[in-house]
Amino acid sequence: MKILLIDPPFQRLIGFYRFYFPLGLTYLAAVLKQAGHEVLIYDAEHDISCISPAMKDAASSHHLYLEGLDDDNHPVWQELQRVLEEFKPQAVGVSVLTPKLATAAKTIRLIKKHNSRIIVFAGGEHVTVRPQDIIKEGADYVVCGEGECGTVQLIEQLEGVGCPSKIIRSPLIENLDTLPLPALECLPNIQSYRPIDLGLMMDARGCPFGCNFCSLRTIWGRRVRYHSIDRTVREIALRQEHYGTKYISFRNGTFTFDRSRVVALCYRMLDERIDVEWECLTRADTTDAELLQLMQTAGCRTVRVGIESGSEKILQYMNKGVTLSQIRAAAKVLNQSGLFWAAYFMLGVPVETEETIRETLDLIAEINPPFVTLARFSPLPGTLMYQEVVDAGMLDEDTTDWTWAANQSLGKAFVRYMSQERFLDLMQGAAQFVKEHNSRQAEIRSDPRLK
Ligand code: B12
Repeated sequence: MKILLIDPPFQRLIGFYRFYFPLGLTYLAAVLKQAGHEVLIYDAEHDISCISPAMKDAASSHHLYLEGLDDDNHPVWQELQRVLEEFKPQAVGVSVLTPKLATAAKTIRLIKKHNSRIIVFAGGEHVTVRPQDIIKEGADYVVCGEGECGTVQLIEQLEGVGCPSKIIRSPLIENLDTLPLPALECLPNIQSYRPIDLGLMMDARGCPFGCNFCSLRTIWGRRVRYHSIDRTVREIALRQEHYGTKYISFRNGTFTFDRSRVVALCYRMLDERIDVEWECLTRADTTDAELLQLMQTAGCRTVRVGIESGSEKILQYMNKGVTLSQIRAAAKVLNQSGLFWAAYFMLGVPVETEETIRETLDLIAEINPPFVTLARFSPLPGTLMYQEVVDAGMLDEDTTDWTWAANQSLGKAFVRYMSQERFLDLMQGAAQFVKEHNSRQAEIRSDPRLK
């Protein structure tokens, strides 16, 4: 069958350059190709004329998303039309993240208008939890969860007697090494991606922690499944060989969860003289000086750490499983390690108060990370906090348009103990504080006397 996979636009409508490439769709393309299908990926987010988010004021640009959504003359919608005309797919798979539900829905409407016989199926984070949201918008099928097995099964059924159900629950893959390598070659304009953007990798699936704001478990489950070290090293080498990638971004939930695997991977990269630099995501309670030292020797340059809050009370409320003293200890080790590290914080969980916001800003000043990312909390379907927000009447899940779920949108807040306006004011102040912190840090690092 001729199958088109689409990552609908969102950041592109705002004019933001979306880093990386749709890794999930390249996995789906790989298994579909293996099953004998002809596959093309249309990454509607990809536009090299867009600029880096750091250069624009994110919050004040959010309205452009809503305008682009309504503007049928926006180049992206014309481009979609051209891709459909030229490739003539029999089935189209659309990826749906929560803030992108509206553009996914528009994409589906345009596909059906173009040719109502094209079968449309959807998958991804949002529709795994709320498949009805996209069926309502015209999708014929939804593949929930880790998409590979369910998608191949759906297409097989469509070619045969048909699929008996609109909603397919895709099973988790026990041995990740049975997956073919992501098919980046199905991106027709692969040469227009920067090599650094083609370094996105996931060498494990699943997160064992129970943070109640995070939706990852809904796709990957809590048990961590790893690729073998052989496969990870081979994948890195091939990215380097085929696309000139010299920097790998491991985006597994917690790269350092299995310490002994990280040690083994680092030694293997050193033994095989794999000449790439890399970065990973981690937590304050799964790093130590010795491990960081080895990672650095094996090419690690950046560690991204989810800290979330400077309030002990809020850390407990989030079920983060990390204390402030662990955070302080990890920050000390990271600051001494010489590695660049980025600390991720969020504001606006339902129990946030003026005092807890102050505690977070104080903690940033105290632990002094080289770079800070601050997001506004968004309740994501499938999480306990989402349920709390719905139960408290702060969100009507059947009528909301979900565009607020982008963390640069300052249109909505979910705080119980202050007004929306007051919170959004404080959030803007905090964003300014972080901006100043980051420019101070950048100045320090570029001053050779301070190195
Ligand atoms: C790397 C990353 C990014 C990169 C961009 C990556 C990209 N090309 O889009 C950056 C840093 C730019 C980014 C930005 C954002 N991200 Co992001 N990101 C991630 C991260 C860390 C990895 C994504 C990834 O590559 N996964 C690997 C692949 C294999 O998995 P997958 O994409 O989920 O695909 C599988 C299934 O979902 C399913 N599937 C997916 N699509 C489809 C389609 C069909 C048809 C089918 C059948 C199945 C299917 O099958 C796939 C294979 O098993 C995840 C967290 C995580 N560890 O997963 C967050 C995550 C996906 N991001 C998230 C969000 C919210 C955003 C932003 C909206 C943030 C914002 N600005 O507000 C933006 C939107 C970016 C965009 N595309 O427009 C959320 C989504 C939650 C939700 N419910 O929607 C996540 C889950 C993080 C989180 N816990 O909150 N992100």
